[in-house]
Amino acid sequence: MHTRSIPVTPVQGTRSLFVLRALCFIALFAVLAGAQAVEQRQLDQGWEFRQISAGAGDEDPAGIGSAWRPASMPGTVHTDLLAHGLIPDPYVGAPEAGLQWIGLADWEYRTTFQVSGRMRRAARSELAFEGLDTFAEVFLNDEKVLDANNAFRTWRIPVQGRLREGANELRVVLRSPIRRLLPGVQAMPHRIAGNYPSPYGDEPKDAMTANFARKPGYHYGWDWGPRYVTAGIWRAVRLTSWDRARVQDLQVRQDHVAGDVAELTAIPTVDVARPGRYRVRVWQTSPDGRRTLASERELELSPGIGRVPLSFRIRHPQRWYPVGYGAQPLYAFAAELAQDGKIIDTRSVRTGLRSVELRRERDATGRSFAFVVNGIPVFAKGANAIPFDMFPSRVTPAQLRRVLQSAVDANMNMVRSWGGGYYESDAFYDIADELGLLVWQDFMFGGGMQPAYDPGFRANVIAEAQDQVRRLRNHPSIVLWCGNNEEEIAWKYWGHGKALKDADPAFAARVWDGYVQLFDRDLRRVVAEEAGGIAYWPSSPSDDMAEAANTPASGDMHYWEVWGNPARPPSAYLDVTPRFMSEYGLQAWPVRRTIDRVIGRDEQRIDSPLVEAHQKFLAGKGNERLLHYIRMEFGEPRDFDDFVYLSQVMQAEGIGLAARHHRASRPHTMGSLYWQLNDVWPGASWSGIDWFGRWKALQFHARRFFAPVAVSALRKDGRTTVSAVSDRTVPRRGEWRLRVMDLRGRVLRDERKAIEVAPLSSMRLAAYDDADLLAGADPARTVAVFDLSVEGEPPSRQVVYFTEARNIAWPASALRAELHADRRGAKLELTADAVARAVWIDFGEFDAEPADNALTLLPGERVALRVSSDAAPDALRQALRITTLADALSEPSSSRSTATP
Ligand code: BMA
Repeated sequence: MHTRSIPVTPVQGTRSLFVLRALCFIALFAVLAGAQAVEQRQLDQGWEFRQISAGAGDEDPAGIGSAWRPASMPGTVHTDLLAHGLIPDPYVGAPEAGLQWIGLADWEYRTTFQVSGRMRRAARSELAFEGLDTFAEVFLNDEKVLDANNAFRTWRIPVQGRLREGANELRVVLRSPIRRLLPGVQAMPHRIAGNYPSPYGDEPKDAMTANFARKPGYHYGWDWGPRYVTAGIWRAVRLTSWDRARVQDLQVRQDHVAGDVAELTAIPTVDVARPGRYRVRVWQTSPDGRRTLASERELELSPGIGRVPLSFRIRHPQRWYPVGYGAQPLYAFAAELAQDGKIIDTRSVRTGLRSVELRRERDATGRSFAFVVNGIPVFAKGANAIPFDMFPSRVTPAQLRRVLQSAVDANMNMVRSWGGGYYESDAFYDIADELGLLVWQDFMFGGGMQPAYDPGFRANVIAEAQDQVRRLRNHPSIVLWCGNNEEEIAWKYWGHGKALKDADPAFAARVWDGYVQLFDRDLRRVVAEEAGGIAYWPSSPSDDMAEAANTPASGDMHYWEVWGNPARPPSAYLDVTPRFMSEYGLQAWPVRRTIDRVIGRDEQRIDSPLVEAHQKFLAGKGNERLLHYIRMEFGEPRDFDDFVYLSQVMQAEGIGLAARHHRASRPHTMGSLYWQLNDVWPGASWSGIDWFGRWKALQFHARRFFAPVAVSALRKDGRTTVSAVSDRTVPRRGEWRLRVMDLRGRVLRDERKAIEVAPLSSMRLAAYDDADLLAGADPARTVAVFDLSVEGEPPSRQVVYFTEARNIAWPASALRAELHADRRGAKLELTADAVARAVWIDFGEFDAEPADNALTLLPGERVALRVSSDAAPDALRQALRITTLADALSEPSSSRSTATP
């Protein structure tokens, strides 16, 4: 047997297996004559589940016993219990307290699968679990083959020699993560910071276990979602067998990408069972479908796992751009492994070719923070994405696409995939690649502190990071890997660090050293080694481990003095000019139709227990904060409907103010990601899109304030500063216009100026004092309107008010609505005879989407909006309800405007 081998680059952590495996394989070599290609099977059929220990005191609160029942795969305990009608819908009403026993119980899943003689005899067989949540013991034919402790790792188990021809049984025992970790946490003389304590008694408030588990943090409850400490086999299970070698992974590293050439290295990771001479080919399929051989290599491979780099070039590559800057052409690359002229395995990936840099230049104020893609500094516009459901296995690609498409439709170009959830599915990043949506990717650390002083914990995280970076590194959409969410500022400024230093300085030093080791060294190294040149950032917000974090001078910022304590007014957003604002937010309730699905109409009061159950901020009391903001600008809402409507107006206008300020502050500021894009369930939150995918007013406003070319008119302390902002890469000619008018449309001032809007810039156009704009007019009856019309762009407008909405003398009956049927469906025409602010169009129970919503119309203006719906125009006309700010702020509980047929 010829064993001289060309060394391949070993994959970290796998070299030690080489020798052992080599010995096994030599023994098996005799049976390998006639070896076949790689065989792979999904083990997603025939699964059953049962409870194997009830909760505290071994009671069985749901009376479900320990019978086996069919389970879905992948899945979670909660969704399986729900499918059998054993628990109520965890989203409807307030069942949360009664469902906490699930997180204290142990669960078992099993299935049987058939194995052919050929598979049983294969030199190598691997059982792979892509997601085990979390403390799992895996048994194959009653033999324990794995003890897992990390929901984010891919667990690969060699099972050759353990399979039987015919039926095999796979069993997975899932231990309660709370029970597993609680004794250790309780034994600690001093605790480290967690996140949200359980209000339900399933875990002591002073001994939170979540940060000790490598499990989605939000399962333990967050300020926008319930507490459901679930368990399950939440991603695919696969059995793979091979006799010679297989391609386990394929990285396409982009060493240099420019307009004239892309220099790439395809790096297949091969898992070799039988040493020998192999041919590795890399095929390239260009975006127009042409398939060519990019590179090939013949080499001796020895048993074990290693990498085979193959470099090649593409002349004049079709480059991938973020949405708004160009197209998203995608190349496919396939690594093919052949021996003796026969193909034995192939692995394909898809990627887009682009250069990406996190630019950090020193300047007079500090250091910049800007993403530069294909040489273009991109102002990042977008929001923070949280998990799309409490139970990730039931999130569909359609659900992801709907929300990510909504992000792009609202002119966003970036989402931050936040660290308290889980690394999103492949579908999420595939969609982002297709849409040109950049992704800021956090590692899964959502807040507080974790036992990074424990080398075992760190090793577990390093393995997780390697798995996830390897899985995701071919996605052109991912432009940053970030260590964690808010852990550095929590330690430095929120008292966690100080309290621990006071209580136990030696332990505090260990905790911080562990933090530095994990986030400044370990994860940075994994990203440097594995992510193909993508930047690493240790925490959001941070200044890359500089002494001061969360400053406007350098690094990224989270700004929560608006909404959070001390609950400053939204105008305070104008006082902070960051380099990159990665979080800021205001809450709102979703539309009534969404609320109706989970809270009965008779329970819909601001302070009802069911409403509070769906308001997680301040443990249910968050509506007080919402009222604080609503009262500040709009006064007291008359009823729940008004409360919901006003919450959305407040949120949309407040976030719009901040976003326009950030954009106007370019190039000092180069990003604005508000908190938050989407929802985990139907409830009150900072999102612009609710759990059903429905848009709040914010999302419609985002489409306007994030438009590629937009006007920004920011009024503060009686002075309005006007800018034109542009994300276009070429200058654009246009005109801007200022009008001052009364609420009925009498024009007091009207000026126009031609401009050329410079590319990739913010241009200061003018600044006015109130006295100048009003010229003696009544601030309660006057508005200033700033319009920007630029060739090839939708018009951009901002209306400036001179006093709080509650003090404005709103004229009644400002709006007429007509709904017409035509061949394409329904068209809604709105005509205003006075300023109609914050017009909200609603079709009650019907799925009907107007082309725009949350609009402000000027006197005499008429807009026509297409309404997409399957419902008949007559039914839509009946259901149509339109609210304006004047309706909601009029004294008596008003009759709202309705459509005239
Ligand atoms: C931010 C986030 C989340 C939280 C949000 C709203 O700081 O990182 O932890 O949900 O605030 O409070």
